[in-house]
Amino acid sequence: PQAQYLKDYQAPPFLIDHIDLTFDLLPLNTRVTSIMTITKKIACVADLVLDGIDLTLISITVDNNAYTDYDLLDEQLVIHNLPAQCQLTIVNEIAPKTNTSLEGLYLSGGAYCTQCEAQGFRKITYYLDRPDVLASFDVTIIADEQFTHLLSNGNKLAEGKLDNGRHFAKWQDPFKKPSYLFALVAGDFDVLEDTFVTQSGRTIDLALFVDKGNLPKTPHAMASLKKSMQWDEQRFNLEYDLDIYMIVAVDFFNMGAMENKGLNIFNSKCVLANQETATDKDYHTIESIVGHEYFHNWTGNRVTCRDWFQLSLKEGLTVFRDQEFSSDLGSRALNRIDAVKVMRTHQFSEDAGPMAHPIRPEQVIEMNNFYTVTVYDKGAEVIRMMHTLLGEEKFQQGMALYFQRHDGQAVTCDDFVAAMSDASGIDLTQFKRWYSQAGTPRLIVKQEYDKLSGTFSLHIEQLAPLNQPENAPLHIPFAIELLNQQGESVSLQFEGQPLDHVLDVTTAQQTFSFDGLTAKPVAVLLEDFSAPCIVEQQNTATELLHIMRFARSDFSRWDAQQQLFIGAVKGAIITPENNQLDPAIITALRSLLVDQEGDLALIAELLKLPSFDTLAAEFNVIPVDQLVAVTNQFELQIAQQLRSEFLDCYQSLIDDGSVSATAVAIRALKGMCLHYLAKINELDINQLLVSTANSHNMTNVLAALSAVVKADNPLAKELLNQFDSQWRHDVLVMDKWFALQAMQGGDDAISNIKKLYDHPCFDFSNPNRVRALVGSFSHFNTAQFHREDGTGYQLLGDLLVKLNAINPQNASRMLTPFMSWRRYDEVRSVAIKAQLQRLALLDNLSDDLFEKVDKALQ
Ligand code: BAL
Ligand code: ZN
Repeated sequence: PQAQYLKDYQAPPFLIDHIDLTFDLLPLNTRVTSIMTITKKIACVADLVLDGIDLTLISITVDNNAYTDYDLLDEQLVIHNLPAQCQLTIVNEIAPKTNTSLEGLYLSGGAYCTQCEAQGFRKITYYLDRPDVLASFDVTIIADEQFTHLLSNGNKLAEGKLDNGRHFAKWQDPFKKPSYLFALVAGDFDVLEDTFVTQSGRTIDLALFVDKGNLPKTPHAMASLKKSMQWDEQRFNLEYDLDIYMIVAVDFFNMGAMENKGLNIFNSKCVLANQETATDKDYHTIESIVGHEYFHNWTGNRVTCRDWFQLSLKEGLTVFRDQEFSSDLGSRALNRIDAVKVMRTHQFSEDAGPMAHPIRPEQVIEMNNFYTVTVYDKGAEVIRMMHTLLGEEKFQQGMALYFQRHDGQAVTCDDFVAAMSDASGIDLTQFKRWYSQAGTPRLIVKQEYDKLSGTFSLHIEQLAPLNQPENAPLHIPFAIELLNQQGESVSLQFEGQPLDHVLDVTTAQQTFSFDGLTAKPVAVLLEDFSAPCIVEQQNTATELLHIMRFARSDFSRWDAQQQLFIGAVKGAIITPENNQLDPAIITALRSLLVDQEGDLALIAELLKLPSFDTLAAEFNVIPVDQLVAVTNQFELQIAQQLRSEFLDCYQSLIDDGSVSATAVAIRALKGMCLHYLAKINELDINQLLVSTANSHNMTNVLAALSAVVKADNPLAKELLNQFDSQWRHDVLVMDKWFALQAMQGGDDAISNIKKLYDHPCFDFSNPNRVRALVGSFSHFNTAQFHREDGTGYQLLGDLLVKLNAINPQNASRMLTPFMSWRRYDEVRSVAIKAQLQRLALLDNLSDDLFEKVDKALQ
């Protein structure tokens, strides 16, 4: 496989201004007729090189004459000597039924659907399949009448009956777009219809298409769409442009959803919800993904990417926008905590591993491998830092200028930063290094207090990431708060001048001083995670407890709690006899539970130990067994010492079963109580667990089941069996069950998973099922996945061999836990490496797996 390089970008020598597509849909031989208006832009270029994969070419016509001056290569059609302008007609056939890659046109359940981003359109027809070729699309779909809904982008122009039980629909998209935003759906659906009136008074038709019988699970997604449309008008002054907005939910989908112009296609798990089948977390995810795809209409569709190296232009920005949407509508602190967890558990390890890449990668073999937490989530952090540096008002001026300059264009990340800088007058030259440097910067912060002068200083040293030693210093907005001994926020000043709480860290070593202090303050560092950095700091446990109590930022209170636990876990690993949690921590947790001050959902977070990945990041060689043992011990200590407080808290909180923020928070805290209580195997507690597992709210049911499974409580088997018989008819609910099964311990854990491959609901070709069972196992069942005998790794290796042939994109995502193999001890790293080597030897190794396996083994 060949790598592509950002530095080699060249504008396309030909343009396609318009494409008229006709699809005659049949499972094994769909005929695609494509009539393109072609213009040569660079006169000396003789060949039009079109992309095409797995297509059967039927005919080529130029200006209505049969054309034979071409070469058909493996993945390209090279047409020689075309005139400067012409109409090129290509007819080809494809087989949606045998397309298990879920890219291009395929069958999901009984419905035809497409996925074209990044390079799936070339599996539909021959085309300049690159985002900087913008064309207007006319689409005709012909199918059997059983496919009652024939959908594509834009507005429906006509529909009607044909002979032989077939019918057709014609669509026209008035907005020019790249091929990756093309979509087609043909199926028989239930439809939820609604309308939205825009700020300028236009009425938009909204339609949500789902499998028959699923209508009762659609109101939340529709409400989320309407909230998104309203929020984008209010916060970004952006109004929807077409007259119709459609969302289709399908069961077989590689991603969460796709922002095709006017016709979003969603993984059904990101649409369908009611209280009996979906958790509060599912509700939140659906709202944020519906928002994300809607927000792409401006950030991605109206202004798109010049090339795929610029993916973060649309994804980083749109994740930032969806995070702001969730934060404006719900709890800003909890949303920030969620975002930072993603950064610390997934993105930091990607940035430290063999697939480390800047948010704008410079070298790519398989583009699908770059839909990463770095491009998306670190990309959003980079946008957030610009927002912090500019402030909301100037940031919005930058957005307005970006649209004024680039609406209807395919542009670069540089264009975005230029608009931000030009609109605000703020120099972002150094800041732009965030786009080209991989790795997580480390900040070593030393605190100094001079009693005599009342001056407090922060000495900040900025170190390049260990795996990127050449990196130049970045411009880091470093937010702080100083607390006095009473827990009050101190105003920042030096020599009579007030100082901003966001420090501009720009060089390798800097000192920031603050005076007028009568005692050493407690410093809250990197408030709200103002930059995606690792901070090494000196705060003591007492200071962290002070921050946990008093910081103005709820995020920073949680952050201090995480630091406290990380310190405790590290301490217990270094000196195993120190395996008792500091009584001061227990006291702090007790106060949280008893006082119940503030947001109960935040209290639930403050009671939770850091994830395995967060803890693992603290070690050069991950001490798997010790981490599992110490976190288990700490959880048991918390459960035993706070048993009555957990029980009282659980019993005193009344869940009204609604989806209000209050009810959601109550369920979150009650769920956390159950998590700890399940570790105490007592009759009355077990009765509580059983009754909760039998309730009619999926959040509560799952809280009980997950608690018993994680605690290895003897109730687990019986409750899981009961869930299976109750929910077999609903595969999305069964995904929750597969995920719970994957968390079980014991020597039969691996064989149990293998047995589940034969469960009637399991299907290797469905990414949701595979991720629910094996993804949950490899990511969250640390003790079993990392078994020293290597059988956990063998299980994932076997699966990857199989998936490589079925769905390379999904295989590549599932490979991720193997990427950090060098960070484990000798026995484990050798065992993981053997699995990687086994994959490397596969005859049919996909580009997707090749790129990651090759990098991992280098
Ligand atoms: N563009 C792929 C799916 C998403 O990020 O919205
Ligand atoms: Zn996106």
